Amino acid sequence: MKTTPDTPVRPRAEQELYIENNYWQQQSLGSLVSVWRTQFSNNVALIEAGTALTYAQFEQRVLAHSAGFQQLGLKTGDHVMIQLPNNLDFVISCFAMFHLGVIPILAMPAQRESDIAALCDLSNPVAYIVPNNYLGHDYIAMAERIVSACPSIEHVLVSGNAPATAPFTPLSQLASTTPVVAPSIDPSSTALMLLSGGTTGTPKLIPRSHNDYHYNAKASAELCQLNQHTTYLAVLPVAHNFPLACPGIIGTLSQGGKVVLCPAPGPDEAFPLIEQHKVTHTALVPALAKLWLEAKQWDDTDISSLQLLQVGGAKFATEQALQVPEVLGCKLQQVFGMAEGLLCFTRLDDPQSEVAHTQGRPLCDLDQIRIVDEQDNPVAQGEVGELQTKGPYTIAGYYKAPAQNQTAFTSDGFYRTGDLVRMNQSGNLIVEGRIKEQINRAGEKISVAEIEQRLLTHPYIDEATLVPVPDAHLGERSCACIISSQPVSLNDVHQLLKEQQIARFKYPDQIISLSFWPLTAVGKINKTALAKRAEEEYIETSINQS
Ligand code: OOB
Repeated sequence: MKTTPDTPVRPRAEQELYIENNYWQQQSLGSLVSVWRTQFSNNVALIEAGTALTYAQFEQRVLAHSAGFQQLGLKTGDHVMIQLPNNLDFVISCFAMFHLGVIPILAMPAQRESDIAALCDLSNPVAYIVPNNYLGHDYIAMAERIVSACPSIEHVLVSGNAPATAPFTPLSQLASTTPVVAPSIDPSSTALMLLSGGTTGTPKLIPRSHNDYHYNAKASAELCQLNQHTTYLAVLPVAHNFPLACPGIIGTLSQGGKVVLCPAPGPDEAFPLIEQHKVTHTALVPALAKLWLEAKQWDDTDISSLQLLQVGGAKFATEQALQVPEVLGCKLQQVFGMAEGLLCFTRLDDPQSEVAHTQGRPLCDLDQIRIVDEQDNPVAQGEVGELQTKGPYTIAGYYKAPAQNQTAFTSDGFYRTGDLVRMNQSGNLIVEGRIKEQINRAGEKISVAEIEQRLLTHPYIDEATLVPVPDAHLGERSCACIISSQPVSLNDVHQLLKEQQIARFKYPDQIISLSFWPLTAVGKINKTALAKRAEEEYIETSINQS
């Protein structure tokens, strides 16, 4: 990555090691499009609804869009906020930007004004790419408000119909036949920015370089044994690292396979596409995998072409992991990854018990990992500690975040993942919780993971989590959020914890019952939404009681 004060870089010696080992191939992501066209010319590269593009047609579209972007005035180093659903415009626009060294900032369609405005404030994009409407949300109206709050945005480019007035331009009108003057791109410079996957707070920007992201996608594709016969269904929002490059879209394209873009993640949309296109590979978060498992009990769509289902993003319950081969008829791979870099995979030839019980091991032999205690000292083999990492595709720091970087990275450049893990005898990692998932109740610390596990021992509670809620007296109080087969009261929970003889301060102060989880843009349990709901319900209860 370029040495700028805004984007921390790896020391020279480490970069050279990655180049010497051929992990960094010194190619820009944009230049890959013509390499792939030469290798796989008439293979189908991408499918969206009724449209299929071969590798040759994909290259033409990318070049035409690069030329259009260039005529609009976009140039190397510019930032562009892109917030599109899973469609061709997303893939073509991203590669057109990679070609020019323009840096896309990948926002999820589900994100709303407060996140987008904060990210624009941080990154000063010159353009904002949106759909006109998606799942009933009016992005044109949102873009108008964002533009008036963010003076750096000169253009709003729209996938679909757009208003005829500035700053709006439909993406379809942008393609130009004038040849693009492709600048030379430093492959170690930032190619794109991902958003940090936190389930609380405003996301941070994660600068990924051409070199590191290409390695990320290609090595993942090799590990998953993708090839020209692979058909990958992009189900999760494509702005997320997992469906984009682990191996996802970019990894599939790197091997000459076919990518089918799925407009929404539910089984109703995905199963018919699997049947129609004989999809072989896809990736889901646990909440969706559970939904697919349930749906398959009554849905008889033929999904027998599926070979591998990757599940990651949050802990996948062993019980469900064990059901995947039988119910969905394919192999399971657990993926424990992060937009900051490190990817762990169970391997295709791991025994079923490892696949069901662990979250895999690092992708690359140059990934360095250590599991440490609160003083940053290594824990004994098999003990739980925080996972720290650095390696050829893990960032050295967030974009423009010197204060956060001080705490999120160690002095020797390791990323503090905040994840509590242990390593089993075969070297696979098991994620045990998050270090930061701790509730500070009047100074007493409560481990979210501990209480979650205890709540799950109640016969009626199927799923449970614990969230911190701001409290005038305690600082933070704890709220148990549960999905249960029969009603469970706060009293019942206290009784259960009393039987388990745990400290009184760990008893939840509040309980809310749900029938499904509110999810973040990528499908993780949205703890911010739960905490908000807990606050609202608390106020209602106090009013009703007074
Ligand atoms: C993926 O990336 P992010 O950036 O949305 O979230 C990263 C965090 C991790 O630090 C960990 O806390 C959690 O999500 N996580 C898991 C997990 N995979 C991610 N926790 C338990 N088990 C797992 N399998 O979520 C991501 C990026 C690339 C590939 C896959 C997931």
